[in-house]
Amino acid sequence: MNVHAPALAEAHRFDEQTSIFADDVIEHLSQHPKRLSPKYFYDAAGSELFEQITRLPEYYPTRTELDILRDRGGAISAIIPSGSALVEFGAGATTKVRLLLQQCAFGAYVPVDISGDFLQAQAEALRHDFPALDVYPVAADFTAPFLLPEAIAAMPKVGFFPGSTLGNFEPQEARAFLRSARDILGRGAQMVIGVDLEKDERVLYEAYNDKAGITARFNLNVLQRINRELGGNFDLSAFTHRAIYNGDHHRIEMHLISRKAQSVRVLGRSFAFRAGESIHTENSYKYSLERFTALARGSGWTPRETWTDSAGMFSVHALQASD
Ligand code: AVJ
Repeated sequence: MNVHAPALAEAHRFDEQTSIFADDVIEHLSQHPKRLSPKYFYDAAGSELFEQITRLPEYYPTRTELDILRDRGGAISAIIPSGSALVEFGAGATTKVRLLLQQCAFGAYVPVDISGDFLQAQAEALRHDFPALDVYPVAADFTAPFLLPEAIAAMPKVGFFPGSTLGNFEPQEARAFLRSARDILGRGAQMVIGVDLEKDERVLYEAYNDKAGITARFNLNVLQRINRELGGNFDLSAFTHRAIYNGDHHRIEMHLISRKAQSVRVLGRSFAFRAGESIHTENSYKYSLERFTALARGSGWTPRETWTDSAGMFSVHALQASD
């Protein structure tokens, strides 16, 4: 707990979300090595840059998962009871969920995300395009326990967690998230989850170091956000994007490297950087089918079906809550 938060929030009259952001930034930049949470990539500019990333030739996860959801829609709908409630953890763009909503007869859709306004806008669009579907947006941090809408209490529950966002969690956090999701969804629930797979290191390297430099802008944008929302004075040109594959941990690591010795101020606090010093901004874990199956089994889920693309680049799993 950062003892400065109350004073910081008071001094800067932050809303609750910004005060948590301020707290995390001060705490994480005070650590050695320095780090920042990847959840702070997604302000409006960051969400737009991520949409651009999903359209890059090097970034295969999004289009590969879409192909699997499209090609396997029939098999997925075959295991989902009609009239189920679909609960999406961390609902962003609705491209993927629309594919499921078109192929399966869901009774309700519950998008869960921290960004309330974005959520409401997406919900309105879905209500327009799926008039028979009840949409209940829930503004909440999906990594923490939250209550499902009373209206879906009697419906079978199906969780949806696409895009390999699970890969951002450390292994123990991934287990905790899957357990929490199981508890939130309840007995007999199912989960459809997208998981990026281990593969040739060069393919991974290129997916996070695209030629157009969009991923670099996405990474640097978190410094821009700190400047804008927390009055920081980061000089973005004094930091370099670096994404590497760490084979020991089966993960892509994203870093921002200080190009020189410098000092940066955020909320009246000064942070010194050596030349070459890193801010670790994201891990993106890559799984083997075996390691993901073991993780699911160890988190209260029983793997029911696994679908991959023909090149084995990405996987979609249907899990059943273990009794
Ligand atoms: C949204 C977390 C799945 O890790 O591949 C894309 C985010 N980071 N390019 C990923 C991301 C750099 C993405 N996830």
